[in-house]
Amino acid sequence: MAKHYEMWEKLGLDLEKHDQFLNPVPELFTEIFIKQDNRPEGMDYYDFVVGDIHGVRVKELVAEKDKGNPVISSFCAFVPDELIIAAGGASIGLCAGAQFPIPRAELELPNDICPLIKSSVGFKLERVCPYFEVSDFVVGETTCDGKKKAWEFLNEHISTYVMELPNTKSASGHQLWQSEIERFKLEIEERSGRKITTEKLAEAIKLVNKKRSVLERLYNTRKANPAPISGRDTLLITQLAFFDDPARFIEKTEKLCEELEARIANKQGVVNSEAPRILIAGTPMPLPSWKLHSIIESNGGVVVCEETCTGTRYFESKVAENGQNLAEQLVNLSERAMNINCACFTPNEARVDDILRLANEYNVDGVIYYNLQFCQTYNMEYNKVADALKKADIPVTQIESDFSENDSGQLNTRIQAFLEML
Ligand code: BJ8
Repeated sequence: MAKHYEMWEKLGLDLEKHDQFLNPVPELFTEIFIKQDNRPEGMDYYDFVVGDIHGVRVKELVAEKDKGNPVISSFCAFVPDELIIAAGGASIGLCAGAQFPIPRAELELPNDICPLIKSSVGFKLERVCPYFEVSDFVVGETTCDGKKKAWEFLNEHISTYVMELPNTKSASGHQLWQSEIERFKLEIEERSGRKITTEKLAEAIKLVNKKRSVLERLYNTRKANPAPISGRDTLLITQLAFFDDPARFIEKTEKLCEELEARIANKQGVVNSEAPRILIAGTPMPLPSWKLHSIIESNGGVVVCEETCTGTRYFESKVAENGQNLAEQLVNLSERAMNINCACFTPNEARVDDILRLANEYNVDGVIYYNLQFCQTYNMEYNKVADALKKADIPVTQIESDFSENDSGQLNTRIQAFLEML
C-alpha cells in the first residue's frame, strides 16, 4: 500500500488513524482476491487501483481542484454525475462500506440505523477518507429516513447539499425530481463559477452512458456458464466505477471484457459449470464490503449478478441522448433516475419484475436477498420478492448483515446450507 503522507496531511487526514484503517487492507485483499484461481489478467488494473486506493486517484483530484475544477461527492445512484462532469468537475461516489469508522459515528448517531449511513458519517468524523476531504461539497438525497436526517448532522462537518427525491413515481413525483435536477444544475454553476452548456452536457451524458454500457457488457459475460469472472472481482470493478476517472475506467473495462469474451468462446470459466449460480438482490455493497461474495464463493458458489446499486441498478437505466437543448437534456437526466427501482419508492412493483427477469437472464440457481441491518424499505419488500420467486420455483433466502466480521461464522453456516440445497 503506497504512502502519500504529505498529500494526506495537507488534506487534513488523521494520519495515525488512517494508517490503522489502511494497514490491514493488503492482507485482506490478498486473501479474498489475489488468491483466487484462474483470475482474468485484466484484473491487474483494478488490483493496482486498490493497492493505491488513497493515492493516485486522490492526487488527480487534488490536481483538478488546483485547476479550479469542482470535486463533488455523493452517496446515491440518483445523483446525476453528468451535471458535475459537464461543469468540468469530478464526481465521486462516497458511499462507505467499512466497519472501521462506525464506532466513532455511534458516539453521535443512534446505534440502530443502517451501517451504510454510520460508515459514511464516520469516515468524515474520523478524517480517514481523502475523498471526503478533497470534496468541495457533498450531495445527499432524501431516499430513506436515516439518510435524510444524517445530512443535517453531516452538514455541520462538511457542506452538504440535499436533493429531494420523491417517494412515488407519480406525475408530480416526476415533476419534483425534474425541478430538483434543475436546482442542482444551478447550484453547481453557482458554487463552481462554471456554466453548463448543451454541448458540455451532451458530452458528459455520452461519457457516463458509455461507462454504464461497459458495465452492462461486463455483466453480460457473466450470463455464460461457466462464468468467466468471479462475483467478487465484478463487485470490485463496480465499486471502483464510483470514483475512477470515467474515460480510463471505460478503456480498462473494455479490455477486460474482450478477455472475458475470449474466455467464453473457449469455454473457460473461473469455476466449473456445476457451481451454483447466485443472484444477490437488495441493498448496496460499497467498498470494501466483500463479505457476502467471499463467503458464497469460498463455499463453491459463484455470484453471477447483483440487483443492487453496486450492480444492475447502477447501470441498467441510461440517459436518452436525444436532448436538443438544456431543457430537454435535464428532462432526460431526471427520467433516468425515475427508471431506477429503488425500494425508497412506493409502490415499487417493477423491482419484483427486475429480479425475476435477472434470475432468468443469468440462469441462476438461487437468490440471496441481502439486507443491510435496519434498512426498512428493502426489508419490507422481501416478502413480495420471495413470493414471486417461489412461484417461479427459484429458491431464495434472506441475509441481514452489516460490515463487521461478527456474523461471518453464522453466515458461513447458513450460506453453506443454502448452496447444498440448490
Ligand atoms: S438508489 S439503494 S444508493 S437510496 S442508506 S436505503 S441501505 S437504510 S442506500 Fe441506496 Fe440510492 Fe436507493 Fe441505491 Fe437502506 Fe441504508 Fe437507507 Fe440505503
